Amino acid sequence: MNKPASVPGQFDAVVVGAGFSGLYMLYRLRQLGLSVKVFDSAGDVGGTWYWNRYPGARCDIPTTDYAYSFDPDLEQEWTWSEKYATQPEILDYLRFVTDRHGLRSDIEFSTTVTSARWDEQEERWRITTDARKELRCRYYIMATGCLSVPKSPDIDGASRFAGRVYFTSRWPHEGADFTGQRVAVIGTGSSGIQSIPLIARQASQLTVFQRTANFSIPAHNGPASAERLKQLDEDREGYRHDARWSRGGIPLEPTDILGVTASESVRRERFEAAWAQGELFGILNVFADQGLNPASNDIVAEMIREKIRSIVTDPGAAEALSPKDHYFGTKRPCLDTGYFETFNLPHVRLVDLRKQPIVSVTEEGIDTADESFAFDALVYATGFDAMTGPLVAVDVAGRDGVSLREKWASGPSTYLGLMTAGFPNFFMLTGPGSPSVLSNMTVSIEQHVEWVTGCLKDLREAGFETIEPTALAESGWNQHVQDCAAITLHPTANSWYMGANVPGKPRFFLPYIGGVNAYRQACDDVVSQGYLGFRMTGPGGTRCRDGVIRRMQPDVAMVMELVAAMGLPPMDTLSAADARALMAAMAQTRPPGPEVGEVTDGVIPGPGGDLPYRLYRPAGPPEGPRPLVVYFHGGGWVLGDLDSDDPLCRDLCARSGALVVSVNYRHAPEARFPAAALDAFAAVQWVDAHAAELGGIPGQLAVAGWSAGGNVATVACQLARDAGGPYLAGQVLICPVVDSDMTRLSYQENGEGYILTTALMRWFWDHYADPADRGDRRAAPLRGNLPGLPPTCIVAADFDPLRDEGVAYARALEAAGVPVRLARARGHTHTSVTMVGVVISGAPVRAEIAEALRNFFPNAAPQEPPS
Ligand code: N01
Repeated sequence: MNKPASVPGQFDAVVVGAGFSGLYMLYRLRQLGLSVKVFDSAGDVGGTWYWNRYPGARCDIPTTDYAYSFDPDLEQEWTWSEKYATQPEILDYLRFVTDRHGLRSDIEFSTTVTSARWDEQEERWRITTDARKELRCRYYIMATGCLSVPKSPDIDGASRFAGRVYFTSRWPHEGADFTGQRVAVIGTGSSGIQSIPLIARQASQLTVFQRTANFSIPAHNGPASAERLKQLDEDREGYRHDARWSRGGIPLEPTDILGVTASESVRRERFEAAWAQGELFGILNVFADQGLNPASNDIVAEMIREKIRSIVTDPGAAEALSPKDHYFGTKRPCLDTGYFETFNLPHVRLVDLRKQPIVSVTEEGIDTADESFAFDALVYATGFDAMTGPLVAVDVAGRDGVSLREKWASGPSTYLGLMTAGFPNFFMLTGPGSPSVLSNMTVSIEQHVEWVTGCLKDLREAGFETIEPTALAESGWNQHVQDCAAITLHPTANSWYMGANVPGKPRFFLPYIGGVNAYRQACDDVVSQGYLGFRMTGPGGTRCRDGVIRRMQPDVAMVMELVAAMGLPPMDTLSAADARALMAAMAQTRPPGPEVGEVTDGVIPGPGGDLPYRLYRPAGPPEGPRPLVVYFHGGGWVLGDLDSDDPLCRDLCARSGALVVSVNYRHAPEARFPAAALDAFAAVQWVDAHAAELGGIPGQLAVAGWSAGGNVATVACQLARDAGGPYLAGQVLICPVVDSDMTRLSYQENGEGYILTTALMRWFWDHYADPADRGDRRAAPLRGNLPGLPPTCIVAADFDPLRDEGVAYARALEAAGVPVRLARARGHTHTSVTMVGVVISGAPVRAEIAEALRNFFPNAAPQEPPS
């Protein structure tokens, strides 16, 4: 039972919303012994399932998974009748849960919270409702759902229509009878796609107005999957545990099959299996790369389009119904029952608004550019102001009276999707920045509610009364949310995930796409690190451990995990020969890098013998000579060769439009300092002298290098300047070794655990140079004479032990009057920027490098960057 309010109108917590999340929140808050009041505008529990009563409304997550797991007895007592339950059945389920736990007594229905204002003095929220009721609470929790504020119809003349108007999101409780009527449905998202086949059964004429064709697969509804039921019966707790630690909130083994490399038969087999299964996460898991790689995505998309063409008999309609303007999965795909088949019925017509846009709604119906339509009823299935809409619908004002709407004017900002700075003790369930709509909502909701109650319990036990995120933690999380989205195809779509469906809404990827498991881990890590990024206050004082919970780029973190799982021996424990063999073996498994026009191998006469080189010529026009870049590979002067950096050289060549001459140099320990540096300088001299023969523009020459290659590249620059030539237009140094001092902060921070370790760096130095030589400017060019060096681009990666020496070199060059561009590889390691085709988040850094190279050669022809 709930604890009654000790002072009338004063509660420990106020919760807005009595759907899946609000009900469970109430249940847990009661368990903490708190007094709670829940408000909902609806007349009963159910949230989204209360409002969205349109014909055909069902869940699109199998009901075996779309249910609470916190109450094992409840799980035994409730049996779903179908694989995907109807809206009435889900509503019945929520009523059943409500009554089973006696939750109703604390919920005030048909009451809308209109404002919530933080009272600084009292450290309480003042809540006002549309019933003019005022109350106070310590904790204010919005369980308002992600898709609960309908988008208002942004169509001219919408109010003029004289017939009946329906919104799928506000369907009348008494239902709608379309028998014998001429009906229009506007919108072909999930709501339109679910309702259209059922409306078509009644209507005498149905016209569907489609702006964007949508991907949909058959739900194959029926009994719940026997396999899932068996798994649940055998080990319910294990099944739920796997769901909680899965990517989407349903136990599923992510595939590692890549669409781009799979054989035609494997592609077909995997797709047909997913199509036959009829599950969202199945069709999103045909290939591991379909959400990342356009080519892979197109394989799945085309197979779906093929299916549409095989179902819809009119080729024109089939074509119009085939989505082509967004990648599959970047707008929420739908599960349907007979959707495409409906367009074969003689009384159903599709109007493609791309060809025939709506001009206005009229008294009789709809006028498009070409036609006037008359209807008895209009159905708007036009969607929602998703995720942020429900939160800013209430006038929430935090510290200094700043409202949430003001704070989020250019996009939402949250920590973990749960809280936002400046709004103490204000929690959001499934807020922007949480996995929510990309996951099985019920699993995410349970995680949120349990995290919030755990937090309130911890606060109480530690004697704190308020909690609020710091600005640093919050901006770090926002960045992480956007970083996770940026490596996928999602930001390319005009989806509601991006806020693109609501005119004027800032374009911002709203949910967290890193996965339910990764999100749960981040939330747990925040707690285990003493509520990292939260400020807590109480009578005993303030506690704040400030910081950012996820700083590494998500794909870099994935690579690090994969490498760790391989259990490779540390390089610094191997002989040089074994380390080279290991590196060569690793190189076999990576993607080849982009296509270039031509690759030719040759040799350069060096001071200690021939130096092999590989020349990369960009594809396509213009014909004729190009600027030249002499590139030196990484590998600590010991490892690496022309093959090791081949994908990176291809990438540099394709992006910059320059000829890239990758030169091998003598390696240690066979040839120690200064052999590598002298070879590099000799190579630069030779390429300069042979520029025309190589297809280059004489006098348009730059150098580049990664790691130890950056070291020899910049030493070659210094030697060239001292020798009065060759003239170099610029240098690109990617995470270079420029000093032998290993005491900088970045060594302390990143010296272990990020592939290039302090131990490995020591191993490299030991192989390359005697301690007495390590201060020589040809080993430690930071200590050299810097004025007169060419314009420089230096890449410094956050998680690189060499980061700070790179930054120090940039500062020193600047101080010496050299134009410098310091490219910060945020969230990257020493190696990750160079992992072409593996670490997608490295691409913008390489684009910056290419831009720097192009700027060295202002007269060079512009180049189309590779996709
Ligand atoms: O809304 P939507 P929804 N003129 O935004 C079109 C969940 N859900 O209610 O794409 C003409 O997806 C709009 O066109 P466009 C699910 O997560 C789940 O259908 O913007 N057309 C689009 O076709 C889902 O994703 C289930 O070009 C206009 C449609 O209206 C989310 O809710 C069931 C227009 C809106 O589609 C939202 O789905 C239902 C205009 N002015 C919903 N404005 C389950 O299965 C908009 N449109 C559990």
